[in-house]
Amino acid sequence: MALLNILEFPDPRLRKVAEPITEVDDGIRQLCKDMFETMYEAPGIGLAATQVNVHKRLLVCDISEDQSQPLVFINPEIQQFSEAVSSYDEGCLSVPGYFEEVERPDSIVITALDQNGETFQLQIDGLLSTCIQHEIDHLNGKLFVDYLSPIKRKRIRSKLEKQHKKRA
Ligand code: GNR
Ligand code: NI
Repeated sequence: MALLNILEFPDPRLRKVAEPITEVDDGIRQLCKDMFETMYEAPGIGLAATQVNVHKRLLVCDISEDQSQPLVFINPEIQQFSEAVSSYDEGCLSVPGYFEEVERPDSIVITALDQNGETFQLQIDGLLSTCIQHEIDHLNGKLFVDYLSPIKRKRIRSKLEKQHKKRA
């Protein structure tokens, strides 16, 4: 097991578009384990491979309080979005310390591969739907701050850049 380093905004590597996974092998299963360990330790409710500098279409999440509902989505595709939207106070491990309301479709139908390479389909809503949409955005190089006003985004960017300089 290993804890992975999480990239932080405005790192340009967070803007890469992840590539589909062609074979679900032991390397991918090990990556899932390391991503769960990293996500639980953070702690967070979701993690996209992009955030740990692996540009493959893979995300993990667990919205339970007791680490009892780990879910893996490989090559996820959203098949349907509801017209109804809901708004959540979103945060991101790649934008530490900032939370802002983001509006997204409330419910989605998603297909993906599991850790055995089997296809599955789920209809989800609420926090899990928000989380998965947030993670798929990461796989497409998009961050929740992109939904905010340019002024808010710039303020967050410069504050994080200052923190990064202090750390370096
Ligand atoms: O831990 C996380 N919490 C969260 C809260 C509201 C909406 C989305 C999220 S995802 C985030 C972890 C993360 O950054 N995943 O990419
Ligand atoms: Ni995130």
